[in-house]
Amino acid sequence: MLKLWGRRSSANVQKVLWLIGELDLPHDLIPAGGGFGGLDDPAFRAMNPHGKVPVIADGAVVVWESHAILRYLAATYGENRF
Ligand SMILES: N[C@@H](CCC(=O)N[C@@H](CS)C(=O)NCC(=O)O)C(=O)O
Repeated sequence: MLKLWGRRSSANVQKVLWLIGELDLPHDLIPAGGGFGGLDDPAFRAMNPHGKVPVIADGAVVVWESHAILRYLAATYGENRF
């Protein structure tokens, strides 16, 4: 299942959640950033060396930067709708 690290109070996370909703993709939201912390954990830094949310993992594919994530999700699941 698609995993998304982030917090709902982040606009950059909200845009990813919006597209996940449009695409009706099952996902796990893993709280990270803000008061949740975790961005300096070595395992998180291994996914995103900039230590920012959002980050997604789709199987073995890890993507960070919100607009790169949007483009990945649209290209992979959007069926030319986006
Ligand atoms: N250009 C990045 C910006 C990412 C960014 O600045 N994320 C903020 C939240 S909007 C963040 O991780 N802040 C640290 C935190 O939440 O603790 C993107 O579009 O994903």
